[in-house]
Amino acid sequence: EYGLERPQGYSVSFHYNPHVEYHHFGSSHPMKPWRLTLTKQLVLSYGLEYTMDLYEPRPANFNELNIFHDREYLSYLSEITPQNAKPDDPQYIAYGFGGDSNDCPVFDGLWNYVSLYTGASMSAAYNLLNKQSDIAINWSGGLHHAKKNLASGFCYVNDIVIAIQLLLTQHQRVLYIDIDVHHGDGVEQAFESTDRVFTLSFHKYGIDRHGWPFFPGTGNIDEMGPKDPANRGKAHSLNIPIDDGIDDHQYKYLFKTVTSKVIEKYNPQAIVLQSGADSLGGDRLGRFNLNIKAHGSCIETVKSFGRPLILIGGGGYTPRNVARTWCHETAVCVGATLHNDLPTHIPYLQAFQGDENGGGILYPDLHNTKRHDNLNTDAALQKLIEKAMENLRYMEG
Ligand code: TV1
Ligand code: CA
Ligand code: ZN
Repeated sequence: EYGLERPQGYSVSFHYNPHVEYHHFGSSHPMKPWRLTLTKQLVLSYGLEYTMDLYEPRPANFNELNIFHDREYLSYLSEITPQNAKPDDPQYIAYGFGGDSNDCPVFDGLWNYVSLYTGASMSAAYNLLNKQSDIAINWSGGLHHAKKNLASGFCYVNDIVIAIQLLLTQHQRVLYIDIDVHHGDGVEQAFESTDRVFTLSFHKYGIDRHGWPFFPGTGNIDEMGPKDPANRGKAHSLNIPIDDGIDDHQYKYLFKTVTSKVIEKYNPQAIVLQSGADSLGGDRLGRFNLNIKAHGSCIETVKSFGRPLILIGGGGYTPRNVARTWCHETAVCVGATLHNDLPTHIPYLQAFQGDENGGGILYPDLHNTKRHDNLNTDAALQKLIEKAMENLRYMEG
């Protein structure tokens, strides 16, 4: 009916607790959990729920979050509310809440929110460990900036680190790949001293015309983890810094060349892929010019290696395009092809009407939103690939 073709033998599970949708960071904050409502509605309207196992995971508990985060930080996080928060309390500032940018506000239900998205990532990890699926999806997770005792960049609890730690109970080597437009610094830092996790992040890197670095300001090509040769984590991080406006062709080539080499060399037993949708063209915070299918081709590339895979969300600040992308990528996982015309019976259809040139369709041309000139030359990208290949030679085989 909707162009659904049956899978090529991959079993896919979808881990989602709808209560996560009802949390609000604040009216002007770019992180909108209701983009997950839109995503779920699109997935359902294309009938993709019949092609996967659906799970409604329980929230993670304190002790589970304590696998990575400090007790003191978690106690604070579990007790803080908009009513009892004291913005000049030294702990409030030290733990990364509020601040000038208000990236990490304290909002109603905050502890419930972090427990729900982390519970879903844990459920995805357990499902792979129990061999219940080949690909486990959690679009509500992917909060890659959180540190063990610090909230950062809209992230309070690092569900990715916790999911990887679960995978490490059975797998010797786990590869983390991050296509969010921001550097996956929290995950990189968490595993900087081990050779059992390799972290690979593609992101915008650079300083703007006002002298501000693009958040979080780390992730240049020469940042490969600890330099100390005695440190097992040495050369087990690879960062791919990209400039504004990269297009589909360039990104696909860069991603495929680098990722294939990393998989070939590191030979991971499981992969976690953070698929932040803020690397799309027209994103409110992003700087790239990618279309949905180019973004999705990264998932296809990773899937083709046939390793157990957790696919998680992340950033994405133009909600209708976040939903389109993650719906498309869900279809990629199950091996389905979707009609460009959106099903007419979907709730929230108006959310997909009347935008740029995407009224009523799944695959609008996002490159033509042309908000960022392409500052990446093919020659510069070729040099970047060469440097990446050189960095990989420092990793012991
Ligand atoms: C409240 C209200 C907070 C409006 C934050 C954009 C806001 C931003 C807001 C914002 C905003 C950032 C910084 C500045 C560091 C600060 C989920 C020197 C319109 C994974 C996190 C980006 C990205 C943080 C998260 C960044 C993710 N950009 N409006 N804040 N200070 N913070 O630059 O990787 O996608 O922008
Ligand atoms: Ca990234
Ligand atoms: Zn991001």
